[in-house]
Amino acid sequence: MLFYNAPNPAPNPRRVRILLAEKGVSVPMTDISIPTGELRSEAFLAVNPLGQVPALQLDDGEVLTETVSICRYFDALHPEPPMFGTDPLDSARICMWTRRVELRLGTPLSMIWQHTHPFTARVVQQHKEFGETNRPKLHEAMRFVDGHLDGREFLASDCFTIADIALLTIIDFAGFIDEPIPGDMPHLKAWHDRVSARPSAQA
Ligand SMILES: N[C@@H](CCC(=O)N[C@@H](CS)C(=O)NCC(=O)O)C(=O)O
Repeated sequence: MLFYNAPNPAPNPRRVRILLAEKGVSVPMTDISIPTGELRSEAFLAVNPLGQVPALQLDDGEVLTETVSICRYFDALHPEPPMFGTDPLDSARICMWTRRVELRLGTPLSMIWQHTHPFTARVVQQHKEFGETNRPKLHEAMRFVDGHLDGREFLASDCFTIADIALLTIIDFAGFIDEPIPGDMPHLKAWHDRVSARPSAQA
């Protein structure tokens, strides 16, 4: 197999790398450069016509995309430690929090990135006023998560899971685009310090 990766700060491929690091698994990887437009190259579009990373090409040529699907595949191949839950309710909670993180934090963050940031101004038509309307949505979602983390070590379960991985990569990408954790969110900040201290966070 071959994992099509992009280096930091790209948050989606990093999620897969963190999951693999937690499991102590390494797979062949190749880096695709986002800034140089390699995602739109003929060679890469032949791998993923959607022009996004991550992508995982299997030995028979089939290509998996969508970060959580790739993570789920690796979790099934290498079940320890489990990242998607250990019983029906645990799995459902992890799925719920992963979706909440992606939709409530990831979506406004992506809109801020696409519509306000100078890096993306070169490649997309920006609607700055729309982009700015997403900042309060991001902060509201961060506050929701902050409240939930009061008294909890991890976001969705009693151990580190894909929900924590999703949140970590989104919070770090938010920091990269000048949207750090606001100072009045101590539980989110403490959780971030804890999970950032895990060796896998270096991935
Ligand atoms: N839904 C996809 C999103 C992947 C994604 O947005 N990847 C970013 C890099 S972190 C990308 O390829 N961006 C370039 C683009 O969308 O044109 C997934 O979950 O894997």
